[in-house]
Amino acid sequence: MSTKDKVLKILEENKGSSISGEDIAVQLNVSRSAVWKAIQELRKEGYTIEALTNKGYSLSTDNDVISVQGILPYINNPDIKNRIYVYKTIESTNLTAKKMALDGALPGTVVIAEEQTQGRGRRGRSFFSPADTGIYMSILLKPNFDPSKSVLITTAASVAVCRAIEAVTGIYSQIKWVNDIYVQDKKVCGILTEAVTDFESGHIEHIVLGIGINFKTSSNDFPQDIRTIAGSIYQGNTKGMASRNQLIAEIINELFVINEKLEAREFIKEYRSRSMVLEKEIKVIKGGSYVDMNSALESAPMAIAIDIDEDGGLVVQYPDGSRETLSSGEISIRVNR
Ligand code: BT5
Repeated sequence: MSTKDKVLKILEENKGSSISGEDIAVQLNVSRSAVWKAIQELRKEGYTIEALTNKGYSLSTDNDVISVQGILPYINNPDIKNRIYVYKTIESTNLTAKKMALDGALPGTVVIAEEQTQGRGRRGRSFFSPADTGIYMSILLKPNFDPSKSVLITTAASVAVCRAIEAVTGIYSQIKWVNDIYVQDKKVCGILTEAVTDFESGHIEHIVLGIGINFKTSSNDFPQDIRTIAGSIYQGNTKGMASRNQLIAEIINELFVINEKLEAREFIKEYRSRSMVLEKEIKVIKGGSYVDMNSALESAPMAIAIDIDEDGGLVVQYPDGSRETLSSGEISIRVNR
């Protein structure tokens, strides 16, 4: 770890209070000027660090730069403490996590970025991932369950993210089957689960769970084509805001708890209660590779969403009374309002 990273770690541990340059220098066994230099570098990276006469340095509590040192104090599971990687700008955290998996990265590895240049959604769609206002993270998981039930992991992750948002910000969120999280009727998070398969055996070696969250993006900052659907947790109102580091850590904590008991499916109950489609009239758009959403919607059959089964499948009933259980990857749905 560089001196700069070590200084940041100490500042994060003392966030909101002061620590003298001398104390930091003694703890790290470096000179005071080395500490001063590290502070200058951190300020250049966007950290607000106050220097108070006779008190020392203090990292402001409203600081919101994503860093490993900022995440670690909130992480419960010590095993993954040295498996967290933070990048400023990358193409896609899912892509990087997949590459790391192929290079031997361990389950529990987490890749996070402040910005993605090619954030990915499902079926070739893109996920808008601007700098500094969102969270883009991917977690490598060991597929210790029947791969045909892989939708379960997306379902479980949705519940984990909702719990984390509520624990850290106090804001209630809902789930639109299967992978979208909404706050006040706006999509604030999308989840993309991908498998890394061994080419020869066809065996699923890793699951890459990608989570994209609009944290404090202002509505005007979304591109025109998604402005009516996209929103953010804080909607640009940053007063009294929790930090992104806290939310990232809580998502990791919740995920590992839920993943341990995935097969017990205890989270399905909460998934149902947070569902924004149950008992609603929906349009079932099969295939998902439509060119024109409006014409796809016109020809799509109507149905009532009546349940979410134990495997995360959506049970729908058509007007003629027939029922079908839909699994993810097959359809897109539109809630009729
Ligand atoms: C998703 O796909 O919503 C899954 C998004 C997963 C993103 C994460 S970020 C970390 C990791 N690395 C990646 O490269 N990806 C994952 P889907 O259900 O297909 O929704 C995509 C659609 O949502 C787009 O076609 C837009 O209509 C809309 N959309 C795009 N960007 C959005 C945003 N930032 N917020 C809300 N909606 C968005």
